[in-house]
Amino acid sequence: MFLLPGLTSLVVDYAPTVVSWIKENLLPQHAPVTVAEIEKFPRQSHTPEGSAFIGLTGQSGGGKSSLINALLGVEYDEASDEKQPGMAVVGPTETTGIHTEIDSFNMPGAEGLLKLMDLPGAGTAAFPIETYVKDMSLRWMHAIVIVLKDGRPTEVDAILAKYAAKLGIPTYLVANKFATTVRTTYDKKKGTYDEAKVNNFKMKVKDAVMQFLEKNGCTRVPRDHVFLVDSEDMTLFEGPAFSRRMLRLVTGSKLPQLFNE
Ligand SMILES: Nc1nc2c(ncn2[C@@H]2O[C@H](COP(=O)(O)OP(=O)(O)OP(=O)(O)O)[C@@H](O)[C@H]2O)c(=O)[nH]1
Ligand SMILES: [Mg+2]
Repeated sequence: MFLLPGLTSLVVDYAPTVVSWIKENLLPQHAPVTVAEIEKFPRQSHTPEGSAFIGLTGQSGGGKSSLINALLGVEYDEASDEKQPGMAVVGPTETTGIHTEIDSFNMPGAEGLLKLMDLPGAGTAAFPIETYVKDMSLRWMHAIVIVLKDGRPTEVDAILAKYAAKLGIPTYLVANKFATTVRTTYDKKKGTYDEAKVNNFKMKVKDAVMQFLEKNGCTRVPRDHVFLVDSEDMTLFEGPAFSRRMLRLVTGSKLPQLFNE
């Protein structure tokens, strides 16, 4: 029987459900099948067999690497030039893929099974949008998360969403840096945000994201795939819901013990 490294305990605890689930789901349903398709979209070395990948993508500087560190529960020291193993490198200029290799990190709660892929920003001179889907191996990932800088979708984000819809890749959108968006609702004396005003901002940003997607023909991305988070504090806004959703992407409802609803 084929077992993945690190999955032994899951299999022992939950077999045979887990074993059949792994067989059915580890190859993304939208992965290329025909020889011609595989030639057009080859499996790149950063998406090897044996793991499910969630690719964090979007424009450069949107906070993809920061969001990965937030999901891992680690804090990257941006001011330090030292290597910080086990963390996604964060920087004030275009960073991932320029100063670092494309890397992935174990999703807490699904170690050895689900990995968060720290992708370079799309549509830059170094990573043009025309070859991005192929070069980044997006068809070999279980899902992509388009990280919207300050909640404002760009043309590059729309192109990514359209590609994903056309190829059947499940897509999530995250408006990052939401604390900055709602900063005017923060009461310094009380140390809290005004909930009603924050909810109003949430509605506005989600409405705008949905309208933008619709305008660009991405009608298949549902509203509950849009999350508002701030990677500086994942306990705020929809940070906890987003973490749970990412975990459920591969565990589904079959392994409820792996996450707390
Ligand atoms: N205020 C605020 N700043 C953030 C947040 N997330 C990231 N940043 C800052 O945004 C800048 C870019 O963050 P990165 O995580 O490197 O962005 P990226 O999308 O990975 O960028 P590339 O790898 O260059 O494509 C850094 O200076 C971060 O400190 C956030 O939630 N709030
Ligand atoms: Mg990065």
